[in-house]
Amino acid sequence: MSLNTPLFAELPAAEPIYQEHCSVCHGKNRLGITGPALLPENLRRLRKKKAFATIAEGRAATQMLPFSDKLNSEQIQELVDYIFTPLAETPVWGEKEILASHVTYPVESQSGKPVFEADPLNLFLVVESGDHHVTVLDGDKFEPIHRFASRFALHGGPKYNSTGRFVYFTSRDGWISKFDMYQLKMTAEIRVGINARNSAISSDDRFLIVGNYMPNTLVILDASDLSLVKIIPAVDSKGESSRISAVYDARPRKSFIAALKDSPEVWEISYADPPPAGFGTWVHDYRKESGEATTEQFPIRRIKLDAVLDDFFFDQEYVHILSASRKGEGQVVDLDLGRKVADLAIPGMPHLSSGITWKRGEQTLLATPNLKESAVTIVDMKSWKPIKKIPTLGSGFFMRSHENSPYAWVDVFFGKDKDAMHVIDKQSLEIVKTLRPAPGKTSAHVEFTRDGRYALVSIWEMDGALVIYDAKTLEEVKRIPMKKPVGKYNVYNKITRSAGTSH
Ligand code: DHE
Repeated sequence: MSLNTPLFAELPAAEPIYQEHCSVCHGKNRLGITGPALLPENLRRLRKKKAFATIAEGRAATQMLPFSDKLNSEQIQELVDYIFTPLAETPVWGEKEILASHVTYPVESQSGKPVFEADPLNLFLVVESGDHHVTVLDGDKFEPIHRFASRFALHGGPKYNSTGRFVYFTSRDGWISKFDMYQLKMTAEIRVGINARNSAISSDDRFLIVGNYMPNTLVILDASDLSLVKIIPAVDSKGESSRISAVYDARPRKSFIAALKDSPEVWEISYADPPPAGFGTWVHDYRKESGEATTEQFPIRRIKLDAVLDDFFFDQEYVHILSASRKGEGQVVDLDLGRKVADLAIPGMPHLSSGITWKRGEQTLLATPNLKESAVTIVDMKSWKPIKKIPTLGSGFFMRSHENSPYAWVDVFFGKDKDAMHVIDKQSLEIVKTLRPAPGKTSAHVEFTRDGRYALVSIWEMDGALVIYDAKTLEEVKRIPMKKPVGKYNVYNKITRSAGTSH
């Protein structure tokens, strides 16, 4: 089935309205692009009444705009009915489709030497969603050294392997791309789903795992050439199929942690060889060629909870996950004990995947922005209690710091102060400065250089920029034009898993 072929024999009344207003984000056939797939299977947790309100009023913390100024109530209702109508054909994206999409590109040189002079550990990748490109930036000179086209709508942080030589990108519509940072060349690509969530690389650099919204699967790839290793259907202990909220690598545990979006379950998927005890039944198989016994790869340990996890965050030891759900049910889960150990009382919608931690005397603190409340919440990671709420000029999306910096930065992503960027003192927990790098324009997403001396801020506009600040004096040092630079990722900070950045 071609993704561009209409799937209805007879077009419903809402079809032209959908194509005009919705298809650019949700796909011509509702299979999702930057916006989620709009199919009854994907909308199980959304009531029709809520869907009407979402179309009319937009959705906080997403790119979903309000349409009540463009469409009347009747048209909105037609759209609601349309998106709750199943497609004539269920879209399939299984082994056959994944294998058929796999491409490897010839690599001219395997040389272990970069083709440029810059420090390979102080490079930044800047994802420019304005025109779907990625810039490789020298983090010492702050000069772009390469720019290349990416798949449409990359989302989430690119994942570097342990040396920082290779990086993996995930697009909203399920494409995974592997890029060689030394040769500045794409080496392989594969489409693992119709709507992917995010990906993680194993700490031994052998496997990449991708969590999907559609179909309901986790897909494991060989990290060397992106060939397909295993498809794991996301089916909960009651036999119900679920989307995947997110999947991350828990490096000291040699496992991936995945959360189910439609079921209160977290999975620990081991890539240790052999897997440790407690991972369900080990299935012994025999390799056809050698007759040698093998243990089933990637066994799953299920942790059953009371509430669904939409978003989560690890402590630096990878023993606890701190989670939030869209309904505001926060919880702390102990991965060793395999159960919830505390409630996490953070109101609103904490954006935990961009939370950060730091030391303050004996305390380790977690700070998280909030997508619904105008505040940063600070949590003590021993008692799991919020110790301070720092009021901000609006709700924020991303938070960042660095071990060598006394400050934590948070954006004001929503509202009239979307051009503001707060700088918080990590010891006094007070805002010490509010920067406005480009008045009137959204400023967001900070990342530090490997030594923490400079902080790079994005101006999220088509004619946007990276604004580089001295992280101590908070003075601007340079401005580089970019096309809506949504995120930037420093190689060293990522591969050393700095507590000040996302993992
Ligand atoms: Fe993201 C990371 C979820 C909307 C830009 N976002 C992530 C991650 C998750 C997530 C789970 C961590 C993935 C990883 O790095 O492995 N994002 C969600 C949502 O649930 C939400 C609210 C709704 C949705 O549509 O999925 C959402 N995100 C957005 C946007 O609208 C943003 C602002 C624009 C866009 O490009 O889609 C956006 N998300 C980002 C960025 C990161 C991200 C730039 C990487 C942050 C980082 O520094 O690591």
